Amino acid sequence: MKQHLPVLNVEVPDKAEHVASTPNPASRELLQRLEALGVETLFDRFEQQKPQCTFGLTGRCCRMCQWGPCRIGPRAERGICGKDQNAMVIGNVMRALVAGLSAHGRHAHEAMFSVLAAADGKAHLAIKGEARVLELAGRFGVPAEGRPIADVAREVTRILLEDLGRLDASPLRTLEAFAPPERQETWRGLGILPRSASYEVMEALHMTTLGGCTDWTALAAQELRAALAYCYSTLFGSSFATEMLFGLPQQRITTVNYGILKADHVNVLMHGHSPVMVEVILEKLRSPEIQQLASAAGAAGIVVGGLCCSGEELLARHGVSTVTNIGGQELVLGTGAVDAVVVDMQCVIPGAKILADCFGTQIITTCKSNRIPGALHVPFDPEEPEQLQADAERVARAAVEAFARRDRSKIHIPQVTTAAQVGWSYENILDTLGGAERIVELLRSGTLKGIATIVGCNTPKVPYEHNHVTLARELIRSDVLLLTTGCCAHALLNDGLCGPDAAGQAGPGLGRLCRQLGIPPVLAVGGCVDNTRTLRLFAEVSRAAGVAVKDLPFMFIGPEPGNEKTVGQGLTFLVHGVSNLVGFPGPIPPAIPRPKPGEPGELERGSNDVIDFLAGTEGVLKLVGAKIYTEPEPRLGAQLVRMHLRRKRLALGWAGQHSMGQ
Ligand code: NFS
Repeated sequence: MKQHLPVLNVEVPDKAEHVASTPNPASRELLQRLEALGVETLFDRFEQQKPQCTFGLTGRCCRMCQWGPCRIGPRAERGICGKDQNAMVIGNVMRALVAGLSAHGRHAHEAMFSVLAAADGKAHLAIKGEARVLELAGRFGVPAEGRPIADVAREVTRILLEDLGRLDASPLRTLEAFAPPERQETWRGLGILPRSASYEVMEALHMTTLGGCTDWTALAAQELRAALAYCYSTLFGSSFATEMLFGLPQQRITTVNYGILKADHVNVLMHGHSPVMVEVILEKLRSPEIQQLASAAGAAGIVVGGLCCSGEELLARHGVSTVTNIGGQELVLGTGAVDAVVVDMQCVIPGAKILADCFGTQIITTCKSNRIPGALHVPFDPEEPEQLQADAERVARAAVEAFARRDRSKIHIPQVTTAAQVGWSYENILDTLGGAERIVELLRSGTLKGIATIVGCNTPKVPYEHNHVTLARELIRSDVLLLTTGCCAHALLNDGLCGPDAAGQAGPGLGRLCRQLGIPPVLAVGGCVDNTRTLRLFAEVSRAAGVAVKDLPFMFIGPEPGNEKTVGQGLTFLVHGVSNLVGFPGPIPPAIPRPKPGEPGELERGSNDVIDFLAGTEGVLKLVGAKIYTEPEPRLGAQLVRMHLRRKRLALGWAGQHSMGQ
């Protein structure tokens, strides 16, 4: 059943619309196959949850104490404690933000302690990213000359760890080292410089507990402060620690999509976010012993495929084929071809285990925080890493052994594969494009109308992957260079937009540039924490242009927002002055006019302070130079992006005679 939500001015799709509109024929084939088999997925469970509660959808339901739940609406203007709508709505959004911050924070913690383990010579982990270690040493003022790289890496990582957990008022060092000076001044003026990731989570929860802060403007300030901690501790920290450990991505061509699975091979999927144990398992799966084990079991070889951000980490550094995202994780199990899924942390939905049980797939959990009943649990702890090599081998063996055991009668692999050009780091994007000055020139001349980051999750509230792909196709046609990560990247990779032949789909300026340089119009820059790469690119282009980030034709696009982690992604770019386009309304009462109760024909403004703050002209736009646009229809969304970029170009005098392609 489609659900019309007048309160949000949207309609959410039913399953038939998901099937009809999803751009990947492989996903459609599997949705239909699972339906025929009577196997439920998230798209069926979404139907069972309808109609969804409009109080929750608009953020007007408070569950922060046990007096509630309280709802704000026509019957009550305040919760039982007296909390008003503004405090409730912003408090809910902030709690989602800090939950996402905590998820990336745990990811960062694991990556950082893994660098320390490597520096201490433990578990045969090596420090392969010397260049990143030295860059960080330079930025932090850590002496490096003549010292062993392990010592420098240890000292740098200790600073990243302090940023994750500092409790006193000293500055967040990564922010000081990497944020544009103009931004640091702005944030200092607003009083939103953070201490550390952990402190800002504590403060956010403290402020929103029963009888805490009820001044919504103070909560809004804490939200921006927490977004800065999210950015400069958990995102930068995870991405940098991983690069120190495993090195930078290298460009290469590979193949992605569901068709990479092979019926006569052992098929192993890597799913989650933290790449440390995953990298070691990959080594084991490629070792002669495990390959031998696979052939002894009757397999023609081993296929490794990637899901979600762990998949994208392996794609970026090793060219390992990716298959799908959070929304497709059940579908890929429905191929009946997957022998094992190795999962670490986050975005592994419980439905995956249900599907795994239907098709006899072995799930192996490797994060000590996350257990799944019935799964094989082989946890990795970077603070006690001695067993890492043996455990990784155990996982690889278990995956191969699953092949021999499995019922292979239900195998159905959609024969869809897509070429992808991958392995984009901050450094090689800059080099390939000819440096920051050259990028400024491309923007100024109108060859590129803008640069946007298009990222984030899936949500059943918009047709699966339709918004990602439609927005991306529209924008490259208008000469907007795109960088992508996360679940969006999977959709765009599978659609071929990150492939070597995608230049033909781009507009005249971007298309010509892509052909000249041999690059696709959409660059897949890694997992969600690697949005740091895009942010660094924006900052570097801003430096070269001598123009603040907030005044440049940049945009953040989250077409299918789903996870709590995505709130911080948008706000990260927002605080830097990059406006957001969001593809489904957040849990905030929208600013749409509505009939006045008891006065037919009259409209009331239907607005509230929080939406005015985020999306109006007086709030964040004045404070940080950016705002949030919301539009669920992707073609209209693309128009909003074009309009926004054009305004920036006009203000800079860069609009010239070039008009935006439609
Ligand atoms: Ni990002 Fe990666 Fe996907 Fe969303 Fe989840 S996988 S960290 S949170 S759902 S993009």
